[in-house]
Amino acid sequence: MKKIGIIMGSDSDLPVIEKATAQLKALDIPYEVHIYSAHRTPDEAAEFAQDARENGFGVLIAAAGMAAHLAGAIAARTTLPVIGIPCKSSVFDGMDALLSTVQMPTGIPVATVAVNGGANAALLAAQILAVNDEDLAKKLQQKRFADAAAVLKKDAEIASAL
Ligand code: RP5
Repeated sequence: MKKIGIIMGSDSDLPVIEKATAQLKALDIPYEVHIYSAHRTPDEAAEFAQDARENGFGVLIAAAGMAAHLAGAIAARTTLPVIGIPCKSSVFDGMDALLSTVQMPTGIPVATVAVNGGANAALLAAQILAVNDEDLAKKLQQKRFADAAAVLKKDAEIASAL
């Protein structure tokens, strides 16, 4: 199976990344995590993106806050699908990172998930890999059934509690 590459702009983004790695672990998908910044370590970020396909990655996830150029800078250097996670910082409620991540110029797409949306980034990456992987597609369908069952259980509980 292809690996998923996860890059965060700073170790302060770790809580968001942990939401992604929890999903990937549950689905048994191999991944690698790195801290590379579009601004602080631009050469390392570019090199990682440039070599990612050759190094066995199928999808890349890039998480950054503030002037969040990481996902776009990664996407500029690869034709692998890139998923951007805007991270919330102490000001602007993540709106700065959201706009910096989502507003990509035509030709260099970044599939942007919600602010701090680590879990959905991982699930979207898994769904992309599942296009060519029947076993993974089945696992994702089972997860959907389990998630729905959990909601219906809460529905039954709330009905009897009130
Ligand atoms: C971004 O700046 C990082 O992705 C992080 O979300 C934000 C703040 O970084 P630190 O100052 O906490 O390292 O590049």
